[in-house]
Amino acid sequence: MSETVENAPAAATGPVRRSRDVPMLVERARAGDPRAVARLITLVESGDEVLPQVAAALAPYAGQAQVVGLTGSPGVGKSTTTNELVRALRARGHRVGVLAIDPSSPFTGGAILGDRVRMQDHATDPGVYIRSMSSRGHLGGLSAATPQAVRVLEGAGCDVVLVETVGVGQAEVEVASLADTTLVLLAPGMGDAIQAVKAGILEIADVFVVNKADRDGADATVRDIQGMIALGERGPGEWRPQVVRSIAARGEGIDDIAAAIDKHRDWLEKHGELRRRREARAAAEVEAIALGALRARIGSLRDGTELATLAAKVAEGAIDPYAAADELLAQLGS
Ligand SMILES: Nc1nc2c(ncn2[C@@H]2O[C@H](COP(=O)(O)OP(=O)(O)OP(=O)(O)O)[C@@H](O)[C@H]2O)c(=O)[nH]1
Ligand SMILES: [Mg+2]
Repeated sequence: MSETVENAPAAATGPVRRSRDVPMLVERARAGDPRAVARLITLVESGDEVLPQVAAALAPYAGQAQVVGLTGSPGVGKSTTTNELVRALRARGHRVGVLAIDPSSPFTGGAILGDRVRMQDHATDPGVYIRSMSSRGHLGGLSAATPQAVRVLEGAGCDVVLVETVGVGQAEVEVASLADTTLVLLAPGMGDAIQAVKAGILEIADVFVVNKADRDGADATVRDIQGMIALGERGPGEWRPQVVRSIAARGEGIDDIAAAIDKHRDWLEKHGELRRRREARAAAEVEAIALGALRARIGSLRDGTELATLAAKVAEGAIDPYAAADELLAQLGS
């Protein structure tokens, strides 16, 4: 279970805290009760058995928030930037949700503690929900839990949801690609530009943010990234990733980041890409849930005798493993 930094009052006991009363929780979340929002995200995160009910209750509010992903290497400044973006979005009057995804990596403890410090500016603002989230134990993993948590925040009336993920593995890249707009943060002198290509991050970046521009080498990093973008093949009307600089620790360059996000958003809408991305996101979500369910059922077969019987036949050469797998799948269907 991850720690949470949701801005619920410390004395959040009472009926909401342990409730599984989904209609009540959704009603309260709609009314802006942060404890109900926190509880719903906990249910999502832990893959609770009421999850399908939660999803059904929230379905009507799908697609109401703009989802912005922030990814990048550990320590590059994601939380600091997120904190500053929240400030900028609040100044525009938006309600904002923040999900800091904990990929259960070795960085976990530090990341969450850091998030807590760096995002505490907004801890008492009722227009902001901040939540760290872990996907451990969730049926469909991170890629299934995150969109559900986004739905909770949409249901709670957030206009914008910022999703911070550490860009260290494929799962995080997947999560970032679930956003409408993905920001990839880099810092000078981290060899990040090369890393970015290796990790396949170039493909998912809509906006590159060269943060820590107060450090030496920022110009070179901007040049490297622009060089890589220039190499990419792009048809007419296709989005060309933007490159902006920031010094998040001083709140500098945040307006430029916000402007790049707006520009991308306009492009998404103009080209029908918003809908396409959201449908792709929904497809990934359904697939992850279905695969999770399938895996769970295969797991239960593994415990039983069906798989053991088939395995014995394969081992003695009575049938081949493909035929056995077909038989296994046929049993799942029945
Ligand atoms: N010099 C400098 N330091 C910065 C800047 N932005 C953030 N930092 C510092 O970099 C450190 C890491 O910042 P975070 O915002 O926690 O980075 P993060 O990417 O969220 O880190 P993880 O969540 O642990 O991956 C902190 O000490 C920040 O104060 C910047 O623009 N310039
Ligand atoms: Mg962070």
